[in-house]
Amino acid sequence: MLRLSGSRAVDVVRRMAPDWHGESRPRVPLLTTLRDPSEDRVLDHALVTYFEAPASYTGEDLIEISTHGGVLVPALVLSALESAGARGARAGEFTQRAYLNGKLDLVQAEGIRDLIDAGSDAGHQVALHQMEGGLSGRLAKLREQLVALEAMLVYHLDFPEEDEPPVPLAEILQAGEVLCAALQDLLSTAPEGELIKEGALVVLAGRPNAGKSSLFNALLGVERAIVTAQPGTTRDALEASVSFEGYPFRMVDTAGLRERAEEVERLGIEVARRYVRHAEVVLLCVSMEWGWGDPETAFLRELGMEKPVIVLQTKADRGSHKDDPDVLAPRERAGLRPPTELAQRIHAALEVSVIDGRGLGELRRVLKNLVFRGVITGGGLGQPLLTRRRQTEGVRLALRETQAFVEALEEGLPADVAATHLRPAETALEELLGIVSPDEILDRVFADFCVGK
Ligand SMILES: Nc1nc2c(ncn2[C@@H]2O[C@H](COP(=O)(O)OP(=O)(O)O)[C@@H](O)[C@H]2O)c(=O)[nH]1
Ligand SMILES: [Mg+2]
Repeated sequence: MLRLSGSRAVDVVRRMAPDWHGESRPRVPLLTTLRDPSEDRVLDHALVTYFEAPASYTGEDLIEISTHGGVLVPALVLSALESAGARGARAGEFTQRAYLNGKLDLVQAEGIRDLIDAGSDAGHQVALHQMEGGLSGRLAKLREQLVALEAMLVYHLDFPEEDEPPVPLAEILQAGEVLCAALQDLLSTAPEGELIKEGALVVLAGRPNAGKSSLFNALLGVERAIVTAQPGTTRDALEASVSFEGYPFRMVDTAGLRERAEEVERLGIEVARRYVRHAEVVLLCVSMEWGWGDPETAFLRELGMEKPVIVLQTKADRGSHKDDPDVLAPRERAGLRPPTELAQRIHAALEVSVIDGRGLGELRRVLKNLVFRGVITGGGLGQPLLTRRRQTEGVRLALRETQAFVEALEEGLPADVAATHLRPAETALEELLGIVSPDEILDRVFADFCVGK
């Protein structure tokens, strides 16, 4: 489908299809013979639909041409459109025009971008909510609160000599604090909001042959990683996107650390190291065959304190582990138990098997609840979430300035001095919504759109 937008769209199409009179029948697809104006050669019979300004996606006259598709036909029609006076659109230009014509604000435009990109149910719902104005509404309300705060302050400042100004300072302070809390609330949705857009990184770790690649494949439902009985066969880090219960994850299977022998000897554990730093969760695979040991302890120690770790007892279909004290969950075991401070860091321990599938559903559920806890226990996916760096930065700036305002008042600075913080806070929210829109912001928002969107 080819899409034309602008005041001359009708002229351009008329040049290719003199008999077409779609402008008298807006929104009705009309079967139209398209010709190359320079050669008078028929290119295709296409459905041409006219959307009359301002009732179109861009708010301008807009025409959609549905050709029979393929490679050559749309290319021929495109170049004929260009010789009839059209030019190729820039990335995101349709949505940018929609924004410039007041059809949507910048946050909604970002929602559209995310909707197109969505790879999970959760991502889809959040993007849809954002496109429909959910987040914009929340931001607009915050901005109103800021404006109201400014108004209170002006009122307060206008009556400096009277004993009791119409708005007492305490009331202004309190309004400032309420606003800070609201901004903080929204800001706290950012980490998970960004993960819903990007997918949460989950890294598989474990000794060679622990069953990492098998698990990777089982969770993905495709034969992606190479599995053999030979230890150390995975040559590169493999990354794949997958949804667990509708929430997006990126699974990473281990790179061939075999080639870097010192590291293997030091840890005895394979892990996609460069991913670990960015991981939300590390899955430590411990085979039922050998149980917990020094390599696992060394690995946990190495990992640092802040990454949640889920210990997976892999190959749980093999024999009865209950009879073998060496393969019990690490917490329960006496001799090989990890040091207490490490055991506390194990978020969960599960038995899994890719042969009979045990524990896999539970693992998906545990991962979802661990990573997206805030969203799930908070307002769910129908609440406004910050999903982009730009949004997070804007709200953070607004919060910082509002806090500075409150602190200045608390320190007893004159109200008009404190007030200098409110304007930048307001500007931050206005730039987010695109109420004021310096060019570099527009470039930043629309640069990563595809052509034709
Ligand atoms: N019985 C059984 N064998 C498994 C299971 N998971 C992996 N294996 C076997 O363990 C060996 C090593 O598996 P692999 O996934 O390559 O381990 P990696 O080196 O950690 O990636 C292979 O022979 C697999 O077939 C499981 O759940 N049950
Ligand atoms: Mg492997």
